[in-house]
Amino acid sequence: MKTAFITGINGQDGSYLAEHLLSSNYKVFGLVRRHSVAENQNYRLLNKDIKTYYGDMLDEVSLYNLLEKIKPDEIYNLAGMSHVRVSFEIPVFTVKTNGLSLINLLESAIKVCPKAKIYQASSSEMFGNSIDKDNYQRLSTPMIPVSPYGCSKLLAFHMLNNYRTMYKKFYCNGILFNHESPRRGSNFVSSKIIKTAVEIKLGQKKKLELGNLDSYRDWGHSKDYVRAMHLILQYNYPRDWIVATGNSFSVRDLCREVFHQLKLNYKDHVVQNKKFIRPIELNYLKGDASEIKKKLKWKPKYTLNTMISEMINHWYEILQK
Ligand code: F7E
Repeated sequence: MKTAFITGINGQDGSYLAEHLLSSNYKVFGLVRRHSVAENQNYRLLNKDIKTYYGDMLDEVSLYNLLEKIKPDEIYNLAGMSHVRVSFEIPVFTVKTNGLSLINLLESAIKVCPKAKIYQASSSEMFGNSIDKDNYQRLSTPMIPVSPYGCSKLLAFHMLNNYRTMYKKFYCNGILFNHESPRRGSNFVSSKIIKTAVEIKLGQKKKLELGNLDSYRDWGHSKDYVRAMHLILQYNYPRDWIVATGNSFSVRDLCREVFHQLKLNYKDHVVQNKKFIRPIELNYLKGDASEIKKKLKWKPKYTLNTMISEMINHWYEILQK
């Protein structure tokens, strides 16, 4: 039985990954930060076999002690400050939490569980506005981030690669494009649009306030992407991978589809509010995931439309109550 340690286990990806690993016969342990509202601590962790411990990515003592106790075979580093717009307001915290803290994890892992494989949650935000001539981003596309969040992720990306080479370790970056689900926080655009559209349908709200409607994203489903994380650590050598759907839609397209599924017209309800516009925008994302599809036989099960329907049903259930 393999043992996995997941940082950020109570997030969207951490919770799905924990369930996926349990179903693959792993023992699953996770790191959670203390939350002042106890009910919010572990609300995404539905399976009782998941064992969590308090800790913090910035507290190297807590990381060291936990790794020494658990001695995991695989570590998935999913913890972090994941909101791009917020990162402009708290840049130092973002770089410390997403970037520097990885060094704490790597240093501890090398000392107390030197054989552990490590997966690092890298992000398409690292590309910034770089794009290849065929409109895709891939591993060879220059990484020139346009947000403190993107910079923090790029620091971690390079640190992990450095440690992989220096110490000859099985450490891998998964460069994941946007991925959503019913467990996505409602301050990210997919959940915000879907939750508010359902509120409008139920007569609970009239308007949906958004920022930039003309940026494009490659949106997949978190459940599909956590399967990719696991596969990445099972490959025959350590390397970095792109995980994406290869389709790109604008925020406006997303609004159109969500409101259409609810038999509404987004133009009657969506208004722009400057408050949600970022100081710099990443305009276009479309990932070339052909390698992971070919070499790891990874294939997404969801389409954008099936994901939207699932998220609509989720919010209906909650909001009708
Ligand atoms: O924004 C636009 C916004 O916050 C998507 C994170 O998981 O994916 C995510 O980062 C787009 C942007 O995701 C609103 O300007 C318009 O163009 O859902 P988002 P993100 O910034 O792409 C990457 C891969 C990560 O790694 C991140 O951790 O939607 N947008 N109006 C809005 N976005 C938000 N949040 N709220 C709005 O009202």
